Amino acid sequence: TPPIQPFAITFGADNATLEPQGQVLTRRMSDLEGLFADADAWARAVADGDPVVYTVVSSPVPEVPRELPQSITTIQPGLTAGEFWMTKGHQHPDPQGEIYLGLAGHGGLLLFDGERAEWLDMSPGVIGYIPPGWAHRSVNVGDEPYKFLAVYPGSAGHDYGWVLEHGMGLRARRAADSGDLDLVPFG
Ligand code: S6P
Ligand code: ZN
Repeated sequence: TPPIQPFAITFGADNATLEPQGQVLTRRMSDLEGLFADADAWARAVADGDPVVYTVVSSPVPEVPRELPQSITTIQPGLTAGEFWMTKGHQHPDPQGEIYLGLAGHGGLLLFDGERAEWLDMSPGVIGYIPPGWAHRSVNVGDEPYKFLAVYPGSAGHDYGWVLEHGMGLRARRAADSGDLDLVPFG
């Protein structure tokens, strides 16, 4: 493939699209097996329409060494047995930093290094920094779609098995009484 030439990206009016645009990834509930605490509630949601939980729209920059790919993730609002809808979460096999920029809605960036968990509150205009070696998951804690831009090294890669094996340290739940965000130990 020819080298990528300099180009500018224009956000779509609703901040959900990139122009020019590369690949679009759709993650449904069935793609999130083993991630929600309540496996029965997850299975019911899969059987009951298997809703789209999030989409990832990428720029045309490929995930190869020395390039700097970008993508916009849109997580729909939703709850599975009280747990806010979220991304699968991953580690970068080649540990490298990454930045997220909040674009719309209200979310959180959950970070876990295998021992310590951190929560960054994300809203439009907030940049969240993911240091090398921290697994990361995004969560929609609001009532509207949560959107953010991610910029990451093209050689970083994605390890989803690490999160299935180690968890993310914390889970983001909606408190039954107050409706507020409740961060509870992973279980
Ligand atoms: C890539 C970056 C994001 C996520 C996206 C979906 O390094 O962190 O673009 O890929 O938010 O999350 P996940 O965990 O399904 O890849
Ligand atoms: Zn990442």
